[in-house]
Amino acid sequence: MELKYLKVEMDGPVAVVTLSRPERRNAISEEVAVEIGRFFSEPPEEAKTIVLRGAGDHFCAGLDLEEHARLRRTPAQFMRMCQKWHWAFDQIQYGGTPVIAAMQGAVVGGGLELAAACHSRVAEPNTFFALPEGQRAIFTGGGATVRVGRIIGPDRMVDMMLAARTFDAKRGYELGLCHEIADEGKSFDRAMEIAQGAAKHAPLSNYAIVTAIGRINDMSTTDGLFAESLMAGIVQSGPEVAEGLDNFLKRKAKRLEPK
Ligand code: 1HE
Repeated sequence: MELKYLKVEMDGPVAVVTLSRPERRNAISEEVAVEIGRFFSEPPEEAKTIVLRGAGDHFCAGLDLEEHARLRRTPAQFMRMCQKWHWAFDQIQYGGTPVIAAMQGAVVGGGLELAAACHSRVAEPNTFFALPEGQRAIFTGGGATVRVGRIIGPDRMVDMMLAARTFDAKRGYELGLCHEIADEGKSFDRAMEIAQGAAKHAPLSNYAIVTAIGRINDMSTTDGLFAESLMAGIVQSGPEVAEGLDNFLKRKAKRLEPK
């Protein structure tokens, strides 16, 4: 696959994907959004998990404001553009392969929408989160109302945007915008550790974890419980199940401990 803005390298079973537009702070133009969607809809077959990071000092500065100002998009054009972002970020969230975000610096606007589509998010002490759309006279269009609203709650998202709040890494952690804060400069190493660990899971378990939980939470309780039982039935028919259970029963697997 020919890629202009994403650099992809394999490290064992992990595909390392670097959003590489540091001179624009990894801002997302229409081409970038489409490239993200194309890549995540067909990741390399050998990739069991994926780490997504941004080149340079920032994860992602969101919508390419220079392109947006230049194109003077009509309402219909902007709506279509937002739908491309929705499609692209859906490929991340529901593509079936776990995606771990390694974040430093700005995770703002569309950058936060991108991060929110990832399944596990590692920050650094210098990471910050914001939705500055109101300050730019626009509105979120890359899925924040759905994904960020679910993570921090719609009420807090409204306040975050109205009060133009910028959350530091610690506050972001408390709110669930990141799941862990690694040491300075170490978010990538930690994301790789998580990705290497998750790559050892049975592929069908990972598929269920990343595709079923989000969807089931869109369902009614009755439908959700039914869908969960179906998914559980399918996953436990996978070839790795006997081995996974045996490893535990024969004490070959590590016991769980808090970390
Ligand atoms: C950009 C962008 C961008 C930087 N589009 N070019 N997003 C924002 O409102 C965030 C806007 N950006 C910033 O607040 C800052 O750039 C950062 C905090 C991310 C980084 O600061 P810094 O000091 O490291 O960099 P800089 O000097 O501000 O920017 C370096 C260059 O990147 C500069 O270009 P240059 O030609 O002057 O070198 C910037 O113009 C360029 N740059 N951010 C285009 N976003 C589907 S709807 C989603 C809606 C949104 O995402 S709204 C939020 C938009």
